[in-house]
Amino acid sequence: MINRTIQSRYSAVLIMSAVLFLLLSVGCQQEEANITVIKSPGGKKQLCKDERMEWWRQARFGMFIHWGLYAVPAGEWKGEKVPGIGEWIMERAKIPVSEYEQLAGQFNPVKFDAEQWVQIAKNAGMKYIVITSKHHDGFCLWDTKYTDYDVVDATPFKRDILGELVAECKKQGIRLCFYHSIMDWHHPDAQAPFYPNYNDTSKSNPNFDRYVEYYLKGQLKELVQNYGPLGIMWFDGEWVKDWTREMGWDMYDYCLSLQPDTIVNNRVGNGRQGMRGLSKSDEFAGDYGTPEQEIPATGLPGVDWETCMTMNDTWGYKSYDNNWKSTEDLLHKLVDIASKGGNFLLNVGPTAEGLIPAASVERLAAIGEWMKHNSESIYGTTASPLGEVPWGRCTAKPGKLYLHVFDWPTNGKLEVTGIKNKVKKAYLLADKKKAKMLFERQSNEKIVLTVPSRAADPVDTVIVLEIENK
Ligand code: FHN
Repeated sequence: MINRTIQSRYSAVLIMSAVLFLLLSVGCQQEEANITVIKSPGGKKQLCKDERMEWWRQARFGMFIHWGLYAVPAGEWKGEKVPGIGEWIMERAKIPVSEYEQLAGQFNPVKFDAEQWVQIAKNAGMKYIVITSKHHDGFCLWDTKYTDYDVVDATPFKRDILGELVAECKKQGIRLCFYHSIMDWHHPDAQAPFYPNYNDTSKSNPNFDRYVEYYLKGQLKELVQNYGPLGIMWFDGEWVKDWTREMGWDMYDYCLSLQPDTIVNNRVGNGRQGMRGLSKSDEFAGDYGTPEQEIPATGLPGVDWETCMTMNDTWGYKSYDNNWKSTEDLLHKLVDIASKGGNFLLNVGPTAEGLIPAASVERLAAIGEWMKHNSESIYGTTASPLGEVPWGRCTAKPGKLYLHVFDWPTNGKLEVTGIKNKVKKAYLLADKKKAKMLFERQSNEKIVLTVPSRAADPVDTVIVLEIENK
């Protein structure tokens, strides 16, 4: 019954979309027909996708937070270290729901401080935070009326974590976004009955449609109404057998009907890993691609995309995972992603006490120090027009190229090829007075800059080229 409803609603959306597209195409200056038509009751403002994505394309850098009951075992179960990512311990250690639920009684993050968390993100130069409202284990970080398996009803902490983060993000001007898992190892109408293999993609639950239409959609509506507006609805766990392409499209429209200016990632679709790094925007439901733990070699031309990545090897906290990426590596990844036209969603996994690990805090502070002087070369930039350059990366804005020099030349000369436009000026971004011009000569498509003997920043010194035309 549900599927036929979705099919008929889906065709209604298609017809209405076609009609509205004709009306809207005048309103939105679109180079491509990527207008998102919103099937919203009450005639809420129809927004073009570009209008919704504008803040996101400016932001370029966000914080991912994986936090929940899994921080309590922190990678160990009954005295044994459990391999794999920390938030999957319920599945990896084959923990029965009744046992895993007991962790709620131990979840008391008394050191949680929303102001501190948001300050750490903001000081790092991050513009948005995506936090797990509910991960695959089904535990809810807000006071939901759909279950008592939440931080207010089931833990000694009893505080509304999402509510405190919403207030702090508003205060500090950071967009709050929610990661929400379609897969649910706790709900009897979802994957709980698949125990001990909660992630068994060969299994189906006859009540999954009820889970989607009542519980999943009900909680999403609750999140938007009580904690919105949400910057992004960041879906995950889309690979379960019962989640169909039609459900994905219906959920996409449902989210936009709840909040017409929100953004929905592509994992609302029913694709699997391949879908996440999609190269064509008409293949998936959702507004942008989500390559995970990888940076597409040439970006994803033609679509918006965001690489999500851990700082060590786990999303959720593991007490013994100290395989931290260096600050230099993380900063180079941020620049590399921006140079290919993408966003970087960098993860932290807070402890059961409510603290972001010190190693993460240190790295974010160091990135923030660099961003303090160089964020102009990241925010609102687009992919490099130069292709690969031997000395680093390049990001662009109309009339400007930002040369990110990782390997500073020892001979005092920096050569840049592939520039057709006339270069008007060249100077160090950190040299706000543009006191020292670096420009020497330009012939054909090559320019040669005379640069100081030492790099201003050992990790990435940015040179600005002001060029004629776009
Ligand atoms: O299974 C999840 C995983 O726990 C984590 O949340 C990542 C982050 O994008 N997403 C899924 C794996 O692709």
